[in-house]
Amino acid sequence: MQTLAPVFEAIEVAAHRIHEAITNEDTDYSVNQNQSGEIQLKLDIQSDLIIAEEFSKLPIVKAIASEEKEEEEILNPEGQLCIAYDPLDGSSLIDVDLSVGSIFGIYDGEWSAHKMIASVYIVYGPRTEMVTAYKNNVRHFTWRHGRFKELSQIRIGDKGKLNAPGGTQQHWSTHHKAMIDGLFNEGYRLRYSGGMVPDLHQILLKGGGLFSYPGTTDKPKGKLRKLFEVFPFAFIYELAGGEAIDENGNRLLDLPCDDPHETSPCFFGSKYEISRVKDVYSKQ
Ligand code: FDP
Repeated sequence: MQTLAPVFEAIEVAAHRIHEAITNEDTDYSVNQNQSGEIQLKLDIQSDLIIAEEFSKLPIVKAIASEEKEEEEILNPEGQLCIAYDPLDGSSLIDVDLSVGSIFGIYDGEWSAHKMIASVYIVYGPRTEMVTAYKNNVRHFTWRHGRFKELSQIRIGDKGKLNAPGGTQQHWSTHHKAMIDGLFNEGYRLRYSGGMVPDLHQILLKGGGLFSYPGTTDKPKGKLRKLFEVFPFAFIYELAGGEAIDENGNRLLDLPCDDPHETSPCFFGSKYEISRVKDVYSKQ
């Protein structure tokens, strides 16, 4: 395996360009819908183009798949890596100036969770930050004077204090509601912005907790997409010492993925909170 350094550098360049676009461009909607039926912001499209352009400069990248593209795109048939990305996750929050992110799953040769070798996300908040998971390390960077500067490595605690419950409550199952209420009754505090990247970033950096996006009556398979969102964060949480499972208690990283836009119910957290999820869901 060649080094992934050029890929991380391309992501760094793309992050800088996307940050500039978020700061300087309007938050208008386009006339297009993405694969999940959401109306795309012009910024979604622009961010997608920026990332594709940076990856197309790298011979090591064989194929890309994006939340904003219908099908995978082959960049270099001789290349080795397949990279899935969500260019601007949580973009519906941009007009109210909440944090958003970019997510990257880096796969060795094929679109399978078992082939994931690295994962990266960027948070565009008051500061632009990057977290990379690669070769047993989860590393945290912040943007300083035109480059990412490394801070400390990230380890999640065995038990946290935060609860970030996604999905529309009206459509939750009774057992899911009981599990979420149970954590609040134990003293957990609500921390939920509606952006997957900042919500999961907060739990990682504040010692632990639970982020959930369950299957609901209106979306039985959840909302979050395996290749671009679920697998990359599962990889990061596991490497940081946490766990990431579906509603049957399976590791998310053991799930198959037959379509680039397939979704899965998902739970990310510290060991204690995931054991609470398993306990409640196994009794259904
Ligand atoms: P968004 O639709 O704003 O892009 O998958 C995208 C996502 O945001 C996640 O970032 C977020 O966790 C989730 O959807 C929130 O969705 P709902 O508000 O529809 O529950």
